[in-house]
Amino acid sequence: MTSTKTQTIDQQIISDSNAEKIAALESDYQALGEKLARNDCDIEQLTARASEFAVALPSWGLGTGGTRFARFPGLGEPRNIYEKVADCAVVQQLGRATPSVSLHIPWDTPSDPSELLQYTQALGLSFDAMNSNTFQDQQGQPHSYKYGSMAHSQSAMREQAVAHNIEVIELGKKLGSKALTVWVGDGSNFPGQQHFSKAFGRYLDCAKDIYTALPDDWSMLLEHKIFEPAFYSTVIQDWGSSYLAAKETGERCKCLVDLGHHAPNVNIEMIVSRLAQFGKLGGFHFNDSKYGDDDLDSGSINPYQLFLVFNELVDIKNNAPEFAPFYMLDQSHNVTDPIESLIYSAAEVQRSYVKALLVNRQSLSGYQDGNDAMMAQATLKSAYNLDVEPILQMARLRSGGGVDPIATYRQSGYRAACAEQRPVDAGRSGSGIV
Ligand code: PSV
Ligand code: MN
Repeated sequence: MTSTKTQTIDQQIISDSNAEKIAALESDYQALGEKLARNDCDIEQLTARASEFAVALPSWGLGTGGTRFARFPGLGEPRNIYEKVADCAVVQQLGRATPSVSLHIPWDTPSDPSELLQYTQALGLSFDAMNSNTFQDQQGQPHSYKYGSMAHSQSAMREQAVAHNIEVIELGKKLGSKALTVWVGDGSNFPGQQHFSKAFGRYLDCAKDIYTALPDDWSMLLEHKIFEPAFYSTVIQDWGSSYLAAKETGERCKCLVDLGHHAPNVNIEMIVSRLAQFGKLGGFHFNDSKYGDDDLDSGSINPYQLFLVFNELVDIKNNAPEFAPFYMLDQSHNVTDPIESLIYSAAEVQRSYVKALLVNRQSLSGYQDGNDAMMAQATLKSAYNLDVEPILQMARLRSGGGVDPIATYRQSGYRAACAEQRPVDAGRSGSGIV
C-alpha cells in the first residue's frame, strides 16, 4: 500500500464534544417533538428516516478544487485514493450521512482493487457508482478526445471510449459497485462544426455497446449538461436527450440529474418528476449553483429548490416503494476545507429530505384538486420553514456522529495532523483543473 495511514478521529473527542451539547439538544428535541405531535407527526419516525438517509461522497471532492484560472491548495490534501478514502471516513464518522464513495476513473484507479476494497470496508465505507472519464486525455492513450469520445466522428476514438467504460465496469465489479455514470464532454464550439443527429447516433451506438457489458444488477446512468467544455452544442445537453438516449439504450439505463447542469431558471424539480414518471430517473449529483455549473456546496444558494426536488422524490417513493435512485454529491471546494464542505452539504441534502417528509400530502392533494394555489404553496412552505436541526443532530448523536460536526472536526486537529503526514507535493499545486 502506497498510503500513509491517516487515522480517523478518536471517538472520545466526539463524545466529549457532544457531551457539552446534549442537554440543549434534548430540550430542543423535546420541544420539536411536541410541536410535531400536534400535527400527528412522530419525531422518532422522522429521526429514524433521517438516520437511514445516505448520499455518496465524490472521490474527486476531497482535494481542494479550482477554476481554470487557479487552484489554491489547502493543507494536508489527500495525495492518493487511500488518503481520499480516509478523509471520506472522517466525513462519515462525524456526519453519518455518507457511507459510500463514488470513484472517478482513471483519476482514482487503484493498483490493487481488493486491497482498496478491504481498506475501505475496514473504515466502514463501500463504493457507490463508478464514473468514467472520456473528457480528458490520459498519458499514453493512443487516441485523443479533443473532438469528442462516444460521439467522435472517427471510430477509433469511439472504440477507445467504449473500452474505457467497460474497464470501469470491470473494476467496479471488483469493488462492489452497482452503477456506471457516464458523462461526456462531447459537443461543438461552432455552428456547423458537428452534425447534430449523426453525433447523437454515434453516442447511442456506443452507449448500447457499453450496456452489453453491464451486469444484470447494475444501472447505467447518463448525465446531461447544457454546456462546457463544448460551448456551442453538447451532445447530451438536457434531460430530453438524456431520456431519449436512456430509452434507446436499455431498461437499466437511466438519467442522472446533476443540479448544476441546467440553464438558469429551469424547473429542476419538474424534470425530476417527468423522468421518474416514465421510469428513467436513475440518480443525482447534488451541488448548488448561482450562474452555471458552479459546483457550489449543496443548499448554499437555493435550499428551497433542493427541498422542492426532495418533495418530488418523497412523493415518487410513496407511490413506488421500489424507487431507489443513486444519490451522490458532486462539488468543487475551492475556498473551504473539503471535509467541512462535504459534512455540511450532506447534512443540507438530508435536511431537505426530512423537511420533504413533513409535507402534508393529503392536504396538498386536496388544495391541488381544489385549485387553492395559496394553501398549496403554504403547505409546502410550512414544511420547509420548520427547523428540523434537532432531528439531524439527534440522528448523528445516536449513531456516534457529531452533534455539531464542524465544530468537533475543528477541535479534533485532523487537518493539522494530515498536514504533517501529507507533505505538499510541489507538482500538484499549479493545476486549475477541477
Ligand atoms: C461534469 O461537469 C461533472 O458534473 C461530471 O459529473 C464529472 O464526472 C464531474 O463533473 C467531475 O468533473
Ligand atoms: Mn456531475
